[in-house]
Amino acid sequence: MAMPLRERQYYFRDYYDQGEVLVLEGQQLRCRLSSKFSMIQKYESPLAADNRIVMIEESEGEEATEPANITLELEYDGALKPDGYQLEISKDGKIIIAASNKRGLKFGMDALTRLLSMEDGKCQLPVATIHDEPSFPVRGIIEGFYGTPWSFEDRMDAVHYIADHRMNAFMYAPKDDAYHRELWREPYPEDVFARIAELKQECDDHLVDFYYCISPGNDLQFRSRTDFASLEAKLAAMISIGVRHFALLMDDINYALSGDNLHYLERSGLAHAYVANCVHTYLSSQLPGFTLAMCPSEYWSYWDTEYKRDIREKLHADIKVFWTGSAVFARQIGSRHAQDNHRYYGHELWLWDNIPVNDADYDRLFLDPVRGRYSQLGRTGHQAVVANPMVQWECSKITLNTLAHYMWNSERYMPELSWELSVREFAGELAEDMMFFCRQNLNSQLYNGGYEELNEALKTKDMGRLDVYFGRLESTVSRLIQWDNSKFKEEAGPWLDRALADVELWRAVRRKVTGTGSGTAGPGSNDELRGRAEACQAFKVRLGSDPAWRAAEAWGLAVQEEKSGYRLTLEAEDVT
Ligand code: LOG
Repeated sequence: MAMPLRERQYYFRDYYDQGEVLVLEGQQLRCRLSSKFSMIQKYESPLAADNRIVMIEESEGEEATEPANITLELEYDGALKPDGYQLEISKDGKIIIAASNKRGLKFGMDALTRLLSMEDGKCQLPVATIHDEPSFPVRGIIEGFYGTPWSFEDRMDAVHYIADHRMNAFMYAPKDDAYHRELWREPYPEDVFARIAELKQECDDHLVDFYYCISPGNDLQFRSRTDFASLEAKLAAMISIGVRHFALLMDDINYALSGDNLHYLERSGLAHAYVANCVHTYLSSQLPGFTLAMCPSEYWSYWDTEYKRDIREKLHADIKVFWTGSAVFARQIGSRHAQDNHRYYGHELWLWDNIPVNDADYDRLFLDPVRGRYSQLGRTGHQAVVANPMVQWECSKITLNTLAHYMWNSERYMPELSWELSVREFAGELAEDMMFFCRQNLNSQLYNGGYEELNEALKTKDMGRLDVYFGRLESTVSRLIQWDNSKFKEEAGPWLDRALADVELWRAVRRKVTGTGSGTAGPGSNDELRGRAEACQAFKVRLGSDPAWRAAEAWGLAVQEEKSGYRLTLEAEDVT
């Protein structure tokens, strides 16, 4: 199906067409390629990943088995921002993609793929001009959460996902990779290192920048030459496989200096600037071009501090500084906090956005869009936005897609619309079910609205509406369980099963309050209710909307004891 006009206008920064359509014979876009982009490189894979588009080199000309049905010209345009592109599809059957780097060409090609549709065995393209460029030069994912790190398969998929969603950076920083943090001095075991090398290669093949991040802050001895040698050896190994982008992470460590560190460097801000500068000097001695970012220990506050001043004054000007916004989980990152902190840190800021990470809420899935980020963050010294996702990679895609929209065009970002598009891309025909499920799993760090229909029904103790709600939950989840995305089912399985347990608990609550059973045995009994409640409690996970327990609470059958724990109050009732 052709991409609807409304989506084209949202997805591309500037999109112009007059409603005309170019119709081409054949089921493929067969492009007669002419590249003026570079004298040495022709258009290469993976740039044409879609098999509906084929390239016919100029030399093959008309002798090719099937002739070309369109001309595709690639051009270099230095006025375009890195990763930006200009795409022109003209009436006379010519397409021009201009960009200032290879990634821009790729994104231009991806745009063409999105616009291409098939009708009656013919290719259709809108006659259109697109001018598209990103709000932030660096856009991506930082695997920076606590808990089981992603598998290498997940990471490979993440690299493809990044490339397909106009992002460009994968940052390797799993807190529980011992060699990244606890054992930072140790080299990687050979087999793990080989996988990292493969991952880096995959990044190269998909035009994604691979960042290696290291966290030596817990026990680094700042005066120790051996410690610096270990750190350099670790970086050297990465350099040997072509890594050029690095980050030094000093988050979540005990950063008060003691012993010799204190004697040597006096304050932790000075110490962290010192080690980052040493790394910068080392990288300069090894590489003609590289990127270095650092995450300070004070990465989330919105006020100025002595520590920030030391970073501001002593950190090498080229080093980028991460922060997470005005809180670890920032509900809002507004212009004021953004501007202030750009001043306080005095360096280019990189937003480490703790969305949709769930390492502080292991029992929850977060499936809603990013909200509350300043639309012009790029104008306040922010050059990067990277998202820290959930332990569950596949499930993270829903929020990440919305973040990718924000990263590309923060000025136009609309959370609800992005959410809708993201869910549709993720679940296809099951989009409606998936959206309902997502709405039960909102990010409690960002948003407490809950599910409105449920809230209303609970407030008015409306059994009919609750029946409808739980009926929908049951049928939705049953369909999602049948879905052939096995990765989603593996990750979200506990939450899907938990939803069914919630439905059963609701039914027990309902039978109890309508008195369709009595005594201690059989339907409607206290035993039934206890059984269903225990079944829910046996799960380590829960839906954010917590529907069944809240229903039990509404009828006085349960009380909430803590954030996620409810207890039945049957004993008291039995007595009366
Ligand atoms: C950690 C991060 C963790 C996140 C959410 C940063 C810079 N560091 O409070 O690894 O995933 O919170 O729990 C963090 O955010 N610190």
